[in-house]
Formats: sequence, structure tokens, C-alpha cells
Amino acid sequence: MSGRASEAAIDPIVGRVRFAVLAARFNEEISGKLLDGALSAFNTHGVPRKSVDVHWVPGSFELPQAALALARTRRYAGIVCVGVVIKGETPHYDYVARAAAEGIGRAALDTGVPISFGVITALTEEQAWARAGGAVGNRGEEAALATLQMAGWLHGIHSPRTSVGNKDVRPRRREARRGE
Ligand code: DLZ
Repeated sequence: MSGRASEAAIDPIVGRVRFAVLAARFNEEISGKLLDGALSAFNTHGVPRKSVDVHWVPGSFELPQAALALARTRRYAGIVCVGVVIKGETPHYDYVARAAAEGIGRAALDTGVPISFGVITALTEEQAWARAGGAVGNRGEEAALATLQMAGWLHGIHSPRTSVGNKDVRPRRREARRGE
């Protein structure tokens, strides 16, 4: 995913809501670049730095628990998780990457708060750098755009103008005016 998030979807929520970025400290030099990317994406779309809280956790394994805790506060319209998991000599990589992906998804489903997955899972450090603002983009920036789009979309489907409830009400009002 690249480019700008849909302005129509995002405009109604910007300036009125808060977001959070959760960053995993493991491989901090690289995850710091993902955090920068996420903050830059928010800024590009009119979300000022003061409307974004940044929280750090030790590693990507801890991202789901922290995301769930933040989502349950109901303070945030969306949360971005960033982390960097790099394959080592043991299967540890698989456990951490899988726990992060599944746990973040579950936290989003359980709470209804958009929580995006800006976690790089790379075979080498070089691959990770390429995805942290290098040749392949910035996964943190992309994740922030996804959170913005989901938050805007959720706002849209809950808006009274688009709800089925109003469509049902309008004909009844007309009927009432005609004395039916
Ligand atoms: C222990 C560990 C290892 C080996 N590798 C990574 C990694 O590549 N990326 C990452 O974000 N975290 C790693 N961790 C730390 C775990 O996420 C976690 O913090 C510890 O296992 C403690 O629960």
C-alpha cells in the first residue's frame, strides 16, 4: 500500500480524535524509523503530533497485550503497532512474529478499535532497513495510513447519514405529513 489515504474518509475525524503508536524497542534503531514514518503519515493527513501518544514496549511479543490495554481505554480512534522481527539462528523469530500478528489482529477484533500491523518480519537486517524508509517503503507509514483509513471508514458506517435507520425513518415522516 502506498500513497495517501482517502481524504473523504479521514477528513471528518481529523482534529477530533486521538491516535496511539505502539513501538517495540527490540531492534530499536530500525523500529524508530517505523515510528518516524507513522508520525509523518499522521502529520501529512492533518493529525498533529499532540494528538498522537507514543508508547514503547520491550519487544514485538508484547505489542498485542499493550494494544489491547490501550484499545480498552477507549481513548483512541486507532492504534498503530510497529516492530521489527528479524530471523535468527533459532525458530524464535516464528514465535515472536506469529504472536505479534495474531495477537494484534485479535485485539482489534475483540475491541472494534482499528489496530494496524506495522511489524516488519524480515529474513535479514538489510531487508528490515529496506522496509523502514529504504527502497521498499516504510511499514510504519503504511500502517498509520491503514489505521487512518479504518478509523475514517468506521466513523462513516456509524454516521447517522449513512445508517439504515434513517432510510427507514424518512418515508414514515413523509407519510405522517400526508396524514397517512
Ligand atoms: C527475544 C526476541 C528475539 C530473539 N527477537 C526479537 C525480534 O527479532 N524482534 C522483536 O521485536 N523482539 C524480539 N525478541 C523479544 C521479544 O519480542 C520479547 O520482548 C521477549 O521474548 C520477552 O517477552
